[in-house]
Amino acid sequence: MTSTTHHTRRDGATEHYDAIIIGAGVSGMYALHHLRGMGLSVRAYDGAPSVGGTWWYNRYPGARVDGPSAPLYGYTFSDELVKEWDWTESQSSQPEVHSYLEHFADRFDLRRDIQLETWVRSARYDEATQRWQVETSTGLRASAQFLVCAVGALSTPNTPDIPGFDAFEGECVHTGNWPQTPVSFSGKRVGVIGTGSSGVQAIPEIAKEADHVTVFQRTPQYTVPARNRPLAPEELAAVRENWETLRAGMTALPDADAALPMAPGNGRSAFDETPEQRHALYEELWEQGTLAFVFRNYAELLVNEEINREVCAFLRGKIREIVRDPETAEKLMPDHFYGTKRPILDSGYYETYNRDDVTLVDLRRDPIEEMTATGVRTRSGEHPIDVLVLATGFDAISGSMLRLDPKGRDGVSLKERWQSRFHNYLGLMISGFPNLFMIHGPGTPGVLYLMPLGAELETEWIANCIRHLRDRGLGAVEPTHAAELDWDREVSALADKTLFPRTDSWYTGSNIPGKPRHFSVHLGGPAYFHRIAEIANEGYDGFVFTPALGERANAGSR
Ligand code: N01
Repeated sequence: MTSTTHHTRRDGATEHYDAIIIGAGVSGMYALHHLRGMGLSVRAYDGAPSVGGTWWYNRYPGARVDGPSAPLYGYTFSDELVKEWDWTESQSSQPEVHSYLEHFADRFDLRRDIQLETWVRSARYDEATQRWQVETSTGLRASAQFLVCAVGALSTPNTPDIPGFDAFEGECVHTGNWPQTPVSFSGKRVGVIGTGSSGVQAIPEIAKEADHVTVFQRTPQYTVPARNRPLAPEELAAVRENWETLRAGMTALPDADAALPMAPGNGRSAFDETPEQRHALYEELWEQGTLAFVFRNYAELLVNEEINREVCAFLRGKIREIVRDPETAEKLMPDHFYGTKRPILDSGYYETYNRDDVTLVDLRRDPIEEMTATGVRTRSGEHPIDVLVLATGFDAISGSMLRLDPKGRDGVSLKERWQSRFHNYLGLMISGFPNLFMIHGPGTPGVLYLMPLGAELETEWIANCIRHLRDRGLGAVEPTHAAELDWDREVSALADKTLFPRTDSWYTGSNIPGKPRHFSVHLGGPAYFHRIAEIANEGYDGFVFTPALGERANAGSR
């Protein structure tokens, strides 16, 4: 890179950086580390009082990862970090993941460039200076050539619009924005709305403490035993010994003829086996628990209706076996294709409904009519409640970008651009928003890949793009709209090979009233990262680079 690096400058009330990062969670902190390492002046802002992003806010009882913590839920770029951090459970709890992220911030001296309790209120591109202007909740103003939005794919809580909500006099908490002070359920009647991953993790824990729990369920869910357990030191040692092979496996390209690039796959086709053999595999995977139920299942699981229906029937059978009251068991029966809503792992979820102090309300037959001062009134009557837990999820993937609502060239707002479709190119940039990069935005594999590793690889692409621009003395880069349309077709074509788009879920945005239905996750997994690297290596096809200010006359644009 040429020596165009600027250091922090201050003029009047405005601070100037090379890059501003919004968010100090898993992605934002890695972006800070990496971009700073290439000599840029960088500042990260986060509204929370601590680093960690989603892992700071989601501190509800039972919150934990669902993939194996070692090696999957951690950064991979530093062998030292892998070797020095001792995960204690196979699926780490929220406090442990948050401690890990704090350790990462300290280990790489990130805190000096992170400003916490500072919410970015507006971000506007100034074409005359080719810089982003940012204003924060603390009254601070800052500018930077590059804006990196690491705002989180699951960080804008979805709060349902229930009539009479403000009339409720009890305590109300959201799993996605859990209070910093402990919430006591002891001796209380607790209502929980929502039965996605957060509700399924929290409900058994809350039931252990509360006087009574009423679960308000809109869509029943399949869940598979998490089988979380302490991690033996030998297991951790094995991960460290085989680290290079494991890391290579995480980014290896799938078989060219795989049904789906990020496919489940035990290497067997369901159609080569008898129904009895298939049933034996489902039983074995159930016993094993964990996300192995998806990833060691048949390759056809997420693409073939017949096989998926068979798996659904198997899981419904498990619900009937576990839940003693047949009426409650019937209310718990899901009817969507397994895996097309985010697969869930649990620790005693269905068993919780065998308790006398837990009631299940089926909102499809008995919808919520209003909140009252003392509880929730459904069509069948009032349910008295002292504490209401909203486990109602997030305005996911595109939601946090829409909440930020940056203003691009000509003052056009992202909300206007994304009114009907979340147009982007490679999931990393948006036309009309020069020098703005997203991590884990729509169009990336984000939520369906390994979040920390995905953040590393997306950041590396961003860093290379910045280097490319600066080495050539250019000032700005953005994709063409034509490239966005092609990318949209590519993402949709992959999704359409699967059963995913056929189910309403937060992947499609259908959990948010009024949001356009758009399945925006790139299902390429590792293939996605090979693809974006190839586009960069072959000269950034689909991008337009603009000469740097003052050099327009003698520099060409691509
Ligand atoms: O959110 P969700 P989540 N009235 O959207 C219901 C990750 N995560 O926070 O399905 C009544 O899945 C909604 O019903 P429906 C993981 O990727 C990971 O649980 O829309 N109900 C649903 O039941 C996960 O998928 C872990 O019909 C309403 C629930 O609320 C993602 O975060 C742990 C409603 C929301 O479920 C989101 O999970 C936790 C309304 N108005 C989270 N609005 C790990 O294990 C919504 N619902 C790593």
